[in-house]
Amino acid sequence: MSFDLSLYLVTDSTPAILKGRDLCTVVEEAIKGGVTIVQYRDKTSDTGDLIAMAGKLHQVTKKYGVPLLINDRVDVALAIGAEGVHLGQDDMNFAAAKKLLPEGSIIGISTSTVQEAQKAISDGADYLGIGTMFATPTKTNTKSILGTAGTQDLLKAIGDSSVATVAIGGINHSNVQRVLYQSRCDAKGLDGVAIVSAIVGAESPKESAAEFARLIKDAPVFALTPTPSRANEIESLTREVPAIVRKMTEAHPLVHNMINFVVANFVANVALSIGASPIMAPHGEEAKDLCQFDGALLINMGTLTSESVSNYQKAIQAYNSRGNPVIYDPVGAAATEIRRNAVSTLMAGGYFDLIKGNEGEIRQVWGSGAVQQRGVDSGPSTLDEQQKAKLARDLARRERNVVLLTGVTDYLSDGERVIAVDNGHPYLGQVTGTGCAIGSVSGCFLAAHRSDKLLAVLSGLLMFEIAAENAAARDFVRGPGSFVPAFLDELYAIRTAAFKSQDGWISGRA
Ligand code: 3NM
Ligand code: MG
Repeated sequence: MSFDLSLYLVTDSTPAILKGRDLCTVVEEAIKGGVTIVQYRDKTSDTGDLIAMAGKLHQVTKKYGVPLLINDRVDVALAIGAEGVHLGQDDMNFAAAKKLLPEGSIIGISTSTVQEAQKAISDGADYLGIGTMFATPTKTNTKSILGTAGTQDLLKAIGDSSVATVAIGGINHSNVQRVLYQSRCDAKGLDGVAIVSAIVGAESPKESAAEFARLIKDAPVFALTPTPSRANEIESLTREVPAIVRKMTEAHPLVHNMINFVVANFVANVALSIGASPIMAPHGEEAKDLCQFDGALLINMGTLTSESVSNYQKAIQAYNSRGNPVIYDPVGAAATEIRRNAVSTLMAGGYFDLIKGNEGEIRQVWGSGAVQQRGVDSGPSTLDEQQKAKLARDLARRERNVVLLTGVTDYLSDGERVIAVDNGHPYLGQVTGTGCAIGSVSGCFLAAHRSDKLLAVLSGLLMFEIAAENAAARDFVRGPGSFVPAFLDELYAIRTAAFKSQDGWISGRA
C-alpha cells in the first residue's frame, strides 16, 4: 500500500498534551490541516478502550483517505482493520507481525542505530521511524539523541535501500525545516517528520498541521545555494572580493553580538571601522526585534554564564526563523564540561550559517572528543594541513553550512570548496579579541552577501587579515599596543578607499 509520510501525526492521550479534548476531533482537525498519516499511540489504556478508540479514529481517517497505524498492538490493528502497525524494538518482532497482519499492511519499525535500521530493512520494513531526533518531554525513556548529524549517519548507512524514513522527537515549527535540510546527505533525505505534542498539544491542531505542511514544502530560507566549482577557483573568488567589501559597506548591516565581556569593546570598534552597525545584546528576548533588520547574529560563548545558553537559543531561533545569518564561535568548546554540554545543546538547537573556531574548538564541535583544551587558547596543533582542511570540509558538509578553522593558516569550507588563507600577521595573536572579531566581521559579510556564503566569509577574512598586514607595516607600530589603533585605521582605510583590486594584495591557496 502506498503511503505519504511527509507529515506523520502520532497521537498522545495523556492529559498534559491532550488537555481534556476529544482525540477524534484533534485528529480530524490535524488531517484537515494537512497530516498525511496517523499513528494511534496509547501506552496506558485497557485493550477494550484501545479497540474502541482505534475504531472511532479509523472512521475519521478513512473519511480522508489517510492511513491509520497502531502503535505496538498488532491485535488492536487486526481488531479494527487498521492499515498497519508501528513497532518499537521491544514490541512484537517483524516476522510475527507480518504473519498475523493481512497482506499489504504497512509495518514501520523504530530504529535508533545503524544495526537496527539494517535489520529492519532486511526484514522488509515499509518505513523506519528514526529517533530520537531531539530530547523531548513527550517520551523520556528514549535510547539515544541522534540530532541531525546522527540521523545523517543513519541515512548514509542505509544507503540505496528504498525504505522510507521519518524522524521523530522534539520536532516543532521552529526546527522542522532545519531537521529536513540538515539530515539530508548526498541524495538521501527523510521522507517526513513525526510529530506528537506540536500538533496534538497545539491550541489549534489544524493550524499547527497547516503550518507544518507549509514549512515542509519549502527549503529553509538559510539553505545554501549550491555553487558550482569553477576553474581557477581561488583567483575567480578573490577577484570578487573588492566588490563584496563595497557591497557590505554600503549595506551597513546590523551585527547583533552575544559576545564575551573581555572583547566586546574591541569587537564593536572593529565592526564600526568596517562600516557595520554593531549592537552588543546578551538578552535573548531582544532578538525578536533585532532580527527584523536583516543583519546577523554572532554567538560567542567566551564568557559563558548559567543563563547564556537559554539566551542564545532564543536568539538563534529568532534569526533562524527569519532566515538571517547566525555565526557560532564556540570559544573554549573543549575546555570544561559546561562548555562541552553547551556545544551539544547549541548544535542541536539551531542552524549556524558559519561555525568559526580554532582546531580544538572545531574538533569538539565535530565530536571527535578526547581533545582537552587548556582554557580558551588554541593549544598545540595535532592535525596536519590536510587533516585540518578535511575537518573543516567534513563539518561543513555535515552541517550544510560554512566552517572557518582559524590558525596561522585559516581553512574555509562550504563542504565542497576548501580554501586556505595565509594572510594576517603575528600581532593578531598578541591582542585579545581579534579572533572573536572575525566572527562579527563574518556576520556583517554574510548579512550583506547571501548568494555565496563561502565567498562572503572569505571577503571579510581577507579584509581583516590584509588590514592587519598593512597595520603591522606602519613605521610607528612597534608591538601589539600600537598595532591596535593602526589596525582599526587600516580597516577604515580599506572601507573608505575607492576599492580597487590589485594583483598581489590577496594571497590565498585553493
Ligand atoms: N518516539 P514530540 S520520541 C513517540 O525516539 C516518540 O522513538 C520517539 O514527541 C522515539 O513530537 C517520541 O512531542 C515522542 O517531541 C515525540
Ligand atoms: Mg513501542
